[in-house]
Amino acid sequence: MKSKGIRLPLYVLATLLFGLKTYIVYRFLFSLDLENSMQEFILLINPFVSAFLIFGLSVWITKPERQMKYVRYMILIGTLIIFANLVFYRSFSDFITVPQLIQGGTMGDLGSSILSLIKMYDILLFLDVIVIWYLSKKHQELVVTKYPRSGKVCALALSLALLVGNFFLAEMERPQLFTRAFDREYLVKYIGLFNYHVYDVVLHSKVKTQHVFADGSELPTIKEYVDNVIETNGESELFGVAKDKNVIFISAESLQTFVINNTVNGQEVTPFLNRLIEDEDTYYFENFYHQTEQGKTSDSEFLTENSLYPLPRGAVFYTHAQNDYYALPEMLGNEGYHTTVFHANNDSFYNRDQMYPSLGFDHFYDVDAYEVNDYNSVGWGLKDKPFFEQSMKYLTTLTEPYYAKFITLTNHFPFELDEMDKSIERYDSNSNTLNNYFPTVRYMDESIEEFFQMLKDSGIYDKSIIIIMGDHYGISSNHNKAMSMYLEKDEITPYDHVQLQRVPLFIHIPGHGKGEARSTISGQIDLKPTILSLLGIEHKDDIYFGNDLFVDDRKDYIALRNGDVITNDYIYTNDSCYDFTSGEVLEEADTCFELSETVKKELEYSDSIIYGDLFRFFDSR
Ligand code: GP9
Ligand code: MN
Repeated sequence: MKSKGIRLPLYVLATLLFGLKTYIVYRFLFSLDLENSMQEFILLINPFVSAFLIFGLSVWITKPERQMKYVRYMILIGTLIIFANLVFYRSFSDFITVPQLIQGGTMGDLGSSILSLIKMYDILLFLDVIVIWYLSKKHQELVVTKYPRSGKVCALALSLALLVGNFFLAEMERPQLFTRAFDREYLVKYIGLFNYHVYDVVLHSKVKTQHVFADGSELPTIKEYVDNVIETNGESELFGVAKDKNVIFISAESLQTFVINNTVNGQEVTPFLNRLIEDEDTYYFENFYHQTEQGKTSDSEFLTENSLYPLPRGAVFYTHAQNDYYALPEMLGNEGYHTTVFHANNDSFYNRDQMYPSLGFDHFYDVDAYEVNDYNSVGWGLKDKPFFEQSMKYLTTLTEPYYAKFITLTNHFPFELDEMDKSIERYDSNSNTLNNYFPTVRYMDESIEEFFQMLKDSGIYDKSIIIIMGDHYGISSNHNKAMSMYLEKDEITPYDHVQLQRVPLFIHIPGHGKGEARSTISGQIDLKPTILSLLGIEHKDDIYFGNDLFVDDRKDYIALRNGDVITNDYIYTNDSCYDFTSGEVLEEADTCFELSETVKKELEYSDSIIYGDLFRFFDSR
């Protein structure tokens, strides 16, 4: 007998039910930050897009029983994946990654607490599974799909088109979402949990393959290169000057050198930092370059802690957090230092929750350590002034000596600031980004000044050295027109562009009295050897690509991550060589071109250490 009732293909029903459920989980059970209606929209469509792709494939299975089975098991597996992530999320505020699944690590930590992470109402997650199982078993005739070939192709084409549309919107809303690989929450928010897992598996397999095929045979060549080209002879006169002192490191968000000792609308942009340069306890480096790529802040951290280059694509914090490193925090830890990071953002951002332990940090005071509310936050979160203020209660209780890194946040693109926090007026040009940059830089300058005062008041100041470093550029080349107007230049040439990659570096040693401004060509790669030397720690058996800033026989060039090179005499960029001082193009520049080849090799050596996880074979320490 022919069955009566409405026929609804099982894959369509599964798509609707499963898509809706996934959306509800995203919206109400994970706390994903939604900043605008476009993000709301992407979050709404992506569960249905993924579900349609998964269940839509069932139309290619001709045998009814098998088709039903496919949908049944897919909805069950999909639900179990959501459920596992949900339980994991309740504990870690993060999504599961392949390394975690394989190594057990953090998953294992869940242990007995797993039961307390499961809620009664989680059972509702399986409602759609039950409906689908019931219909597919009892009313197969109502839900089975029999399409001609053209219908099947249509379903597939539609599902792929929707997926591409979803990715397109995601990339529009968050450029370089895939290549920068910076945050799992973003990926889940924009492309959904399932596509995130696929992405994570692909990324992981790529990393694993390179890992497996490396055998450490490249190490002697690299070590020889470091010994010949990088390593310096002898110690600097500042070796050990800060022995056993605390190191307070401030990573100043998006702070570029062009604002230092400069004005906007007749007002000083960074009055405190300008005075700090004049202070006899400060060494200031005016030709210090950031060397970051897509991983921005995290790349600058990577450079600072390892004296290795970050990767040309993606954030190494994300892609290679499981590697063996021999980073500054670990080395300082071996010398009895307590090492910690203060940063009011989610610990999963840039995968810091996994990378920091690999670098040897003891503790990370992330957003959960701070009281954040509407009043004390703007843009990316907690404002810098309350950030430093609230950090003091933790800092004052740390066991000394310590290495404490503070990462500021307010001076972050798009440079939002509440009126009440503005001490200087915006600039006036066609770029709102550049216009808004100055008041937020000033706010950060004031917050650092207040922090210095708090350090003095608490007695920490005299027992510490304080390093302040800009993490990377804040104003990209998209704003060149406005920038040329501000700098009173006709245009921003490739030479100017390189010079705009300078970020300030201050090394402040209370009581030292011999500080001065220096023009040494230097970069973030130099910090690890410099800090170790100031603290009087040797690291002969290390592989690194920077130098102590205070030794005379430093390698005399700095490489940017894109292969640009800077020396005292010239700048190599865009296949041309420019005079360092005048910015004129140099016609006769053999040494400049030769050096660019050396630099290519140096970057490749650093990359091969990371891709092959070569430090696991380097057992001399
Ligand atoms: C995020 C903060 C900013 O935690 O460090 O990162 P950025 O966008 O500057 O790389
Ligand atoms: Mn940054």
